[in-house]
Amino acid sequence: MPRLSRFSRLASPVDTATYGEYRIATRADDPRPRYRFTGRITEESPAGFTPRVGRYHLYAGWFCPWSQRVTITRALAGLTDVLSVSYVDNHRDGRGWAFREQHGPDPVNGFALLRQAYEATEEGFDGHVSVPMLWDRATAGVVSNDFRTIGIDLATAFRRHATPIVETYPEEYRDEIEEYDAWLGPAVNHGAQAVARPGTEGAAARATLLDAFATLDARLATRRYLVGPHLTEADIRLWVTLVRFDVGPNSRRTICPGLAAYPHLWAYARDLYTLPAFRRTTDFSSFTVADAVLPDWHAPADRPGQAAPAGPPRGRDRRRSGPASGIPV
Ligand SMILES: N[C@@H](CCC(=O)N[C@@H](CS)C(=O)NCC(=O)O)C(=O)O
Repeated sequence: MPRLSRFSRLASPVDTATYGEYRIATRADDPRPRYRFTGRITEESPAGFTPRVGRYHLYAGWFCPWSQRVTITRALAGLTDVLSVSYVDNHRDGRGWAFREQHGPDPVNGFALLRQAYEATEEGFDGHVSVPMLWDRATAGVVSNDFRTIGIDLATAFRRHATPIVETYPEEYRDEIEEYDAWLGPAVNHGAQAVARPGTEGAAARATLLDAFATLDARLATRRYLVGPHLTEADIRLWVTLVRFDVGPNSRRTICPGLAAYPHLWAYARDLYTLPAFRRTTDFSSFTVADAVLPDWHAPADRPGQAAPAGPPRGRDRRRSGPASGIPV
């Protein structure tokens, strides 16, 4: 078991010789969710997790697509002053994610290891030490490390405290967003990683992934966003995988010649990258493998429905006053 010091501010360097590789023991007879903390933030929360300014903190990782979904949503939901965020180090050993010089100490608890936050919530914690993780200052414990629902709660629960720049989980499109997720989750978000598996499993994942890219490319030829007329959670979930694809899983172009082989999909990805919520939450250095060639994310996108860049957004609810086209979100 790693040695933990309650008063450490920063962890010692990654040391797999001493601590081994990060692993968690999964037990077939353990009925609990794999990502065990599944608290939801709502006004009616039975656990008392009500939406309040300054109450919660997001532990995230720059490298992590699941974290970036949440940091993008935080920006689009207008929550940058409502919910604080900090970033674990990009590398880990058997102790799990940790706080080191590059991204600074844990500003909430002063823990050196993220594991300490989990252990403070559940004695003897032996589950995933994962990001994203939402922490509650009021109860001094983890609310959720369920990447599926943290973003949804940020997008929907804080209306009394912040005005969303774009409503990313609108009621009328929720079913469609989740239908997309049921397809894109395995085919693209997990598929981009599964391609590296040996044998027929990897080959099948590759075929499914490229098929999904082709389907998306055709869909995005005539529409700016995946679902409905505005940017939604469906776009966020897809984009975090796209931005990592050509510099991570496909850095040697072993899966396909690059996203540019799907011109509409690639233009769509660049279009989203023009938005500050996407650009400012992206740190290419945290997920780009050595020797990868960075595609030109700044090439103009020229998308259907894209207006010339407008001035700063005006009015409280821009969805009511028209589409989000050209609005710097
Ligand atoms: N991989 C999870 C989503 C969350 C996740 O994997 N986060 C990573 C960082 S990108 C992590 O912290 N992994 C540690 C762990 O899951 O134990 C899933 O797809 O079910």
